[in-house]
Amino acid sequence: MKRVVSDITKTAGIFILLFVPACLLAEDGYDLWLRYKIVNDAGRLAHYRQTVTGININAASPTLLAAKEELEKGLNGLLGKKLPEHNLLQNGSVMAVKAAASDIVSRVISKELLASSGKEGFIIRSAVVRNKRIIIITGNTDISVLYGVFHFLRILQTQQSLADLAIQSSPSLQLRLLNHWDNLDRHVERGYAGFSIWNWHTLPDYRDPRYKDYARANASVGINGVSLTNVNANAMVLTRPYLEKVAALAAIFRPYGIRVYLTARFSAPIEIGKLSTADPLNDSVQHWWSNKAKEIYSLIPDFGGFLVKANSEGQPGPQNYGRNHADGANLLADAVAPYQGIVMWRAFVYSQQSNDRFKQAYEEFKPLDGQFRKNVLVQVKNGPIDFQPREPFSPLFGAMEKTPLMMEFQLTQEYLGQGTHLVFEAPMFKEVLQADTYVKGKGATVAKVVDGSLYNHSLNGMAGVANIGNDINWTGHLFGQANWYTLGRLAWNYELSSEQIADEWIRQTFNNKAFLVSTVKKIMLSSHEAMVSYMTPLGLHHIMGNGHHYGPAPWSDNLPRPDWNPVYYHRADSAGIGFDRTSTGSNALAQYSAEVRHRYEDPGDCDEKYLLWFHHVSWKHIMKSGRTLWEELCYKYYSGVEQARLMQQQWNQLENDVDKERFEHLRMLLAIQVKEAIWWRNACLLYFQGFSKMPIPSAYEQPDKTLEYYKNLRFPYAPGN
Ligand code: GCW
Repeated sequence: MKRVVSDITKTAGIFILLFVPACLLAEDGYDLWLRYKIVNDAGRLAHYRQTVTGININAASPTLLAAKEELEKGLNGLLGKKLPEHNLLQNGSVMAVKAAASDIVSRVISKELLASSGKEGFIIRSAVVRNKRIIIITGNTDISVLYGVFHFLRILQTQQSLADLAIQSSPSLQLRLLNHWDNLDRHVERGYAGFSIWNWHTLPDYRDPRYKDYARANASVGINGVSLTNVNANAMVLTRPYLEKVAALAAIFRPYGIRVYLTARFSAPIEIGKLSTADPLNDSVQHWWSNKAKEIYSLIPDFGGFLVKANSEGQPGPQNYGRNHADGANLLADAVAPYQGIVMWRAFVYSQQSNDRFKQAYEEFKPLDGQFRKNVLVQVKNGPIDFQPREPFSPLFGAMEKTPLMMEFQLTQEYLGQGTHLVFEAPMFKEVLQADTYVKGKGATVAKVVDGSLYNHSLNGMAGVANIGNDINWTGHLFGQANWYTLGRLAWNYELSSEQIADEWIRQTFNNKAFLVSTVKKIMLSSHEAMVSYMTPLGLHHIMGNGHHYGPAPWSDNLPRPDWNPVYYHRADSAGIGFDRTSTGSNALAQYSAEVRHRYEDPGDCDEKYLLWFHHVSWKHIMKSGRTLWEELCYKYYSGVEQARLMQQQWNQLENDVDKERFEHLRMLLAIQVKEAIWWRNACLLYFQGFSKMPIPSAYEQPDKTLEYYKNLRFPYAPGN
């Protein structure tokens, strides 16, 4: 009997394997966008099999070996058969080679094109060589070849034609970094995907295969650096045993073109160096850092440098010794300069007392322009406050002519629904990058500040605070993967549209079916605006729960610092709502160029997306829609919830187009998102209604809970805190 049952199970298993379409086999998300499933369109598959018949790579370096492994893995999977190695070129050979190592490349590709490709750019070209039709993937360095290989696989995964390939692509930005906020005990600050993937306890001897997969994923989108540790730093990572662990990670990442960076705790000379001071102008402190740099580089010759949070939220820094940020940054910059290291000094500060937290980074940093060493970048969050669902661009962008400013985005969704909301961040990032600072007339976009072209800086970069943990699918919420993907793609080419990035990601992550692609794209492209509407419409900001930042708490007013409290930001009273940042208020607007200021300073004229960022507006103010401000606020909150419901309905149409595991994952998460969108809407409107004294229009479904109910919710174990 047992035997019979097992035979039946076996037959059923074979049946399932043969007859269930590949797109419906359960997937846990571990493979990210590098799934390499067999091409499911017969015509395309035939075209690929005909065009690609073998691989020609001389794995002469670890990076080229990685390229070879990836090309084999990818092509074998996508074409559904094992491709041979072509030691001699044949029809259909895919040849991947560093330009200088092949005279074929110099015959087919011009010197100019190669020169313009720089150190990391790649070229993919269809060519006929010795009567053989081949595809060449090349560039000036091994890493450029690896990038080209990943791009080539992307072409197949997104089912584009391989006919007449003539592609050249180089990165817009030099430093394309992930910033992990991972503690040494594996707790991830603002992490919603489990614990840190760095297992410090078992490193350096145990090298989890996941580290390599992490490197592959990053390299596939051009990310070339990772800062491993939390900016709220622990000096211990700079001690010898930890540096050896860091060196082990660096060795795994190196073939993939990824450098490691560490966060430097400013007081490390005291804590681990036994000095009595960390004063940046003190000789022994300077010595200590330069010896520390020497030690680090002896273990990790290509160590990238330091990322520093100083004199912010209680972190130590140069101001503890009466020095300024430039003194602090230069101390570390001098220590790593002999090894071509850099320092990324964060501008997220608010230790100084100002009448508006909005203004503090600018007030502290702008006067220091010109005082930083050449190897220092000041790393600026996209907006002036703190990664809110929508912020105007930080006024520092454009304000520091002599200092390279690095962009800091937050991938992890601290303020964007944390681990349970689907929010595709590309539209939000693009909004900031495309914003015009007008500091040198029209067209001085934030992107041009960041890429260095506005003020001729050769050092430039973009960082994303990582959303990665040890959850099986890396990011907890499957669509968090899209944000990781976005950081890499935008740092490589910030001209890519959100739509393009979504399209690529969907095709690689799910499949190429037209209905699925268009439906998921609709969901993704509407998700950010939906979230802004149900959380913080019309320029509201910083009205989330204290500490854990989960859920709404616009009523919160009991934290020791006024600028930690939501009431500080929305300023609702019987007259109206919003923060007056014009000349009649904090005058933060004065930090922008005249054009930007003019655009925002009149409440009748101001883009309503930012209205309450800059104005305290009467509840009866007439909006562009003809509704009063109060009615508009209601309208926005309700339409945000409707949008979330629509996303849920759209997803639910995909049951037959996605495997069950990922379908259910999203189905449940979207249900939470709708529930929490309603929570945000009800809690915020009930609270603000206490000031407006106006009804929620009766056409809308009315809140089914009281304000007291929402105020009494507690989440002592919310993650990431
Ligand atoms: O957004 C805030 C976070 C802190 C974080 C800080 C920062 C690492 O709530 O958790 O600290 O920003 O960016 O330094």
